[in-house]
Amino acid sequence: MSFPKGFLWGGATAANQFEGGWNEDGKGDSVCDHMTGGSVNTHRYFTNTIQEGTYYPSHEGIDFYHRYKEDIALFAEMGFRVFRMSVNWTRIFPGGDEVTPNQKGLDFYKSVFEECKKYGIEPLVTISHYELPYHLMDKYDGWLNRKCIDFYLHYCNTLFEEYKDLVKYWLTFNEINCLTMSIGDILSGGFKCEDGPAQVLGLPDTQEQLAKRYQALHHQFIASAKAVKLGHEINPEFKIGCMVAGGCIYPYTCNPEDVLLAQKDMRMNYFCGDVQVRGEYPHFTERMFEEFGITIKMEAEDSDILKSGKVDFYSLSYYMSTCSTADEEALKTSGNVVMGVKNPYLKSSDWGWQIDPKGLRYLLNDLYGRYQIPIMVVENGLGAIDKLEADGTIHDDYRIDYLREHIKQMDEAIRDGVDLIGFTPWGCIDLVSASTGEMKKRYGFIYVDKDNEGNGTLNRLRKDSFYWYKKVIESNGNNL
Ligand code: BGP
Repeated sequence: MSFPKGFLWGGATAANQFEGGWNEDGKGDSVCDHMTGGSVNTHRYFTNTIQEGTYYPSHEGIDFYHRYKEDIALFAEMGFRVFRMSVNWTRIFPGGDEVTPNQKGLDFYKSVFEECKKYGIEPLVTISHYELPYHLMDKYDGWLNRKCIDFYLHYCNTLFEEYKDLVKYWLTFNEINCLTMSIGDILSGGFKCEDGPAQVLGLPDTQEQLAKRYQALHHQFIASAKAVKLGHEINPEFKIGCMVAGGCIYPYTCNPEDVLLAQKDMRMNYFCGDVQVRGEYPHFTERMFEEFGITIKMEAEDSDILKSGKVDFYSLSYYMSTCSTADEEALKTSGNVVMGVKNPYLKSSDWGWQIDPKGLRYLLNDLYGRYQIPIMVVENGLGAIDKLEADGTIHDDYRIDYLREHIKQMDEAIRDGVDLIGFTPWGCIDLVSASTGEMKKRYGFIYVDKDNEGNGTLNRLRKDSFYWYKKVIESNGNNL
């Protein structure tokens, strides 16, 4: 295998999906704290007022807030060199617009980072991972409001100053491109909305909705660029990256219509990537906005700001590939607009995500060819239902197979010449699913005893994949 010495092996999490302690020690409520989860209806609902008791399992998460020492010790046992986590904005600034940070929030993350350092684990911190303070949604309309840039920068400045000697790797926004899709409106954009199913409130792509979405995204681009510049001023050693939901999209057939459509759909990787890596909007933007019938408000200084805050590395999540077709009949019979048409050569996960390790090699080569900067795969993995045996073991060979095949393709990509610097599989410890709000969709190497209703001891158990991943890291990817 060709993994370079010092390759960053680890795992990834997000505060709102695993911390719990959602209203402890001065924490304010985040937009995601207003999303219900649960077993009866797997769809998530958004509510303006929180009714106690209806938010399991997400409010309690897996209680990392109180068990972080035990969890980090388990990560260390696997040999993690990096641990991706996010800071909950509302622990630091409960409403988002305060001047003085909440000391207890600052202390918590300091202890977490120190605990990581104790084991030689490098924290990789996502500054914003679906944790926008609810107050910013309620009072300011979230990222639609340009003021949000200043609130975010004040938050970044606080983190950078406070943790400049503890944290080197940062990501400005999780899956920033999800704001180009309706799923991002609430969680990422923080648009004001009425109570109801989140999916419905994610509204169809009306012109008005598209205009809002891209306006909010523009504000996030400016915020990200300013944060990169600020971070480098505070500590020139910082490595600050973008994070994009990576998509590998094939044409369903060799019909040029399908090929063109797939090429267009691949822009999901480039639209935000170009702005954050190259410091300017891509060549296709003008026509795209024209076709949407929208105009975005930009200030005169914005293009310079974007140029002055280019990221140090490109990071992505990768779970599956999809196929695009211009043939509406094919789409109707074997797919849907989000997932595309079913690829007959691939198997799917229990949630219909098409498993495609080679797609990762394809995408890594494609991205590296375009950007020529280091790349990190900061999410990847198999969401599956695990069976806890009577003796406390969990035989998750399907997860091992999934990860093994993806690691093999990362090795191929490195041989192809891609500068891949790290791999943090998603949900290294079981946590709450972002899309369904469920506990039963598990990704972890570590099993957490908790069900969809919030019942369970919260005990941590090592799955078979735990021992396997430990060997992988120990051998720097040679022992798969
Ligand atoms: C990504 C998110 C994560 C995560 C992951 C898996 O989009 O960044 O927060 O949850 O997807 O998705 P899910 O939990 O829906 O299976």
